[in-house]
Amino acid sequence: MKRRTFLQSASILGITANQLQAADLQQATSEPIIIATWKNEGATKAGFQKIMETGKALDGVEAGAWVPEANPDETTVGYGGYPDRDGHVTLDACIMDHLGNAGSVTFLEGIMHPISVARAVMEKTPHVMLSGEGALQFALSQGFKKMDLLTPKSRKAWEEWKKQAKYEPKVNIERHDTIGLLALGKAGEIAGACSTSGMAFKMHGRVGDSPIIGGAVFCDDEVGGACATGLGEFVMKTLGSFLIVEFMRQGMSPQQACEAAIMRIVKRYNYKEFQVGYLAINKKGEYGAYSIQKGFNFTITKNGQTQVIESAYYMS
Ligand code: SD4
Repeated sequence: MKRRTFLQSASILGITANQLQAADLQQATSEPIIIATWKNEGATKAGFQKIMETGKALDGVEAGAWVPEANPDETTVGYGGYPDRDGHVTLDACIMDHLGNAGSVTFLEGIMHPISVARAVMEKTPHVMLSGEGALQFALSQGFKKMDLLTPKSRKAWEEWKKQAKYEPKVNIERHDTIGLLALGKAGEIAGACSTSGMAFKMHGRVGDSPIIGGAVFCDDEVGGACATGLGEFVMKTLGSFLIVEFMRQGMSPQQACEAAIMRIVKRYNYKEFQVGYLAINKKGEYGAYSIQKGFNFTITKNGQTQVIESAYYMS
């Protein structure tokens, strides 16, 4: 039975959304799979492990994001992330589940795991996004601990940068290591997440695509999910992840959909100057990736095996 028809019959029978969710989750069984932007083996392994424990894709993508968030040597996510040009580490993150629920935080300071604050926004508030001081107050009210996220290493990099104070978010791919994750849980349900400290030495107050539902992450359990990395301004201007999911809905494979979304950017903007990379997965567990420039890769864990795969790209 088609899901819509099932929903209609369910409402006639008086079945609630929660009962439906449980029924839905029990119906399908599939092989869990988790994919992440860039070389993030620690993250996909931890996420996969979590899915094996709880069964849930949402738990998997959250646990995956925790790994770079807690790593002081990872200079683009969470603790140890490079600060903005005024020396503040400001974090963006979002998360989305298979029911279309979504949560995000932006311009959040002093919390190591913004992905879990985003999840708390999704699960415990009537809102989708909290920002800045309000997001911090909410995090503290939920028991998250405040800490200084600027490490000696990231402070040193910022002090070096200040000597010239030149903001150059161009093709410097080494500064694009935001983690985007997509997973299928034991019931075959989709979830996605993204976490970043954003572009290094950005203007104070700058927010990228990473907290934007439909920009950095989008999931639809009828279709699949997509996530993004790279210069967020161009992901935002084309609402890349939403676009990819819609392309897949129209029948494209994850690979074709990622390519079509990159072409949207290439056709309109000066794409030679920056990098954007997309990752997508459909409900069958087929995945694809595509970027503007050479150098984008992604990590996949399935059947307990982890692999880093180089993405195809547009520019030769
Ligand atoms: C941003 N999209 O803040 C993020 C940066 C990124 O890998 O993806 N870095 O624009």
